[in-house]
Amino acid sequence: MKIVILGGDGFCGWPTTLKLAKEGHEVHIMDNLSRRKIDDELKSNSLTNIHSIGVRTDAARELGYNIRFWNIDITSYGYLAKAVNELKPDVIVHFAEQRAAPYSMIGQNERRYTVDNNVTGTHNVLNAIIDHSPETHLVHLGTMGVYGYSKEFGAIPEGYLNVKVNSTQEDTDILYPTNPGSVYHMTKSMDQLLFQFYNKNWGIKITDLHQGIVWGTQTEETMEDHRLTNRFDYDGIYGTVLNRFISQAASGNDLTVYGTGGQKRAFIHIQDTANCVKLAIENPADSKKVRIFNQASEVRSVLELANIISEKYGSNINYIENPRKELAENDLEVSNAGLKSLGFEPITLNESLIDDVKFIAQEGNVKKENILSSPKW
Ligand code: NAD
Ligand code: USQ
Repeated sequence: MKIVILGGDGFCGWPTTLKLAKEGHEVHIMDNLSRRKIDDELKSNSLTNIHSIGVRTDAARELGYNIRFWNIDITSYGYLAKAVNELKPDVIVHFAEQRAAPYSMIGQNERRYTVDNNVTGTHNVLNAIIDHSPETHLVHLGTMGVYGYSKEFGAIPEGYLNVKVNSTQEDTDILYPTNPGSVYHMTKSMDQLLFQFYNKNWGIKITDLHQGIVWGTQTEETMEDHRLTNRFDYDGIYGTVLNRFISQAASGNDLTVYGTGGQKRAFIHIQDTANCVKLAIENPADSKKVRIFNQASEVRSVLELANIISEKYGSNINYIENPRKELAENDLEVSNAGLKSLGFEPITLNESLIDDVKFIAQEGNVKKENILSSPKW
């Protein structure tokens, strides 16, 4: 298949690109390298030494992978539309959004940038498909955060909630009521509405993958050559909780539990991000309805994760006043039946994988001032 990966230079996009290329697909990365620029802006760094996109793609081609890079900002419609018209891809995988909740809550510049970048980008992709490649299957990375994280309506279903309407006593499926906790998560809720309308009106084939928090860094493919190494964020803005705890343990710092650590979240290993996208591509959605899957392997509380890491590596747990407005404690249950029905066999948290990640984290340079860099909201 001919596949476009929007955001293919990023943490999830790069390993997915390699995985799909290894399967023999022709893969075109489109990325404006904004994530690398934000590292400069925040004076932050990937803990791993990541190579430029040119070195990465040259190394991948030496290994026989069919990969090409296009430096395109998807908020610029003309360039995106021209590229989609030229390629007419079978699939577009859309990772290309500003994805850090804390970044989206720093101030008005970051709030507006996140909305402009994410909503315009997604809207442009839908329009490029209508105008130039209507048969393309769009696979988008959404987030569990569109649902919020509660069991108010029972276990979280896959996108649609079955309800009985009081006035008619009829059963119906509605799009799950969104409950975002940051401007970033709100943009993913807005993406959902764009998908519903564009599918209803133009019959675009869409799969929205509501992914949990990704942990780990390397995959089978990124380990094939040091030039293919994936990024590893550990800072208070882009670093996600489990990778932060592992890098904190590796660098002899305390584990930064926000509040009581009673927040439960869904998690997935980076290898499974690539595996699930592959499954969604191989089993395309039809044009009748937006297909929504929950892309998550297991639910854990923040404190449970801190305890696992602390017991394993002897780290101290530091309870910090929570910089975020969120439930101090929540119960959460998530269905992942859709991807499992396509063959997804989740990798769950295991000690040898945590060791692998710690080994990688040990190699890098943790800047202490970046550990507690989250804004308050
Ligand atoms: P990332 O920031 O590492 O990668 C995003 C990539 O998109 C970057 O390379 C960036 O340069 C590019 N990009 C952003 N805006 C762009 C634009 N306008 N034009 C072209 N390229 C652009 O993020 P990630 O962790 O790889 O996340 C990828 C996707 O998966 C995001 O949409 C995110 O919301 C979703 N997701 C991530 C996680 C996680 O834990 N990392 C969890 C759930 C969902
Ligand atoms: N947390 C801590 N200590 C830390 C960092 C975080 O206790 O040092 C807590 C937070 O308060 C929060 C939880 O850990 O309760 C998760 O925070 P996170 O930063 O790991 O994840 P989040 O901000 O939700 O965002 C990440 C990705 C985002 C993705 C989302 C999936 O950055 O792109 O959409 O995970 S989900 O959380 O399922 O919505």
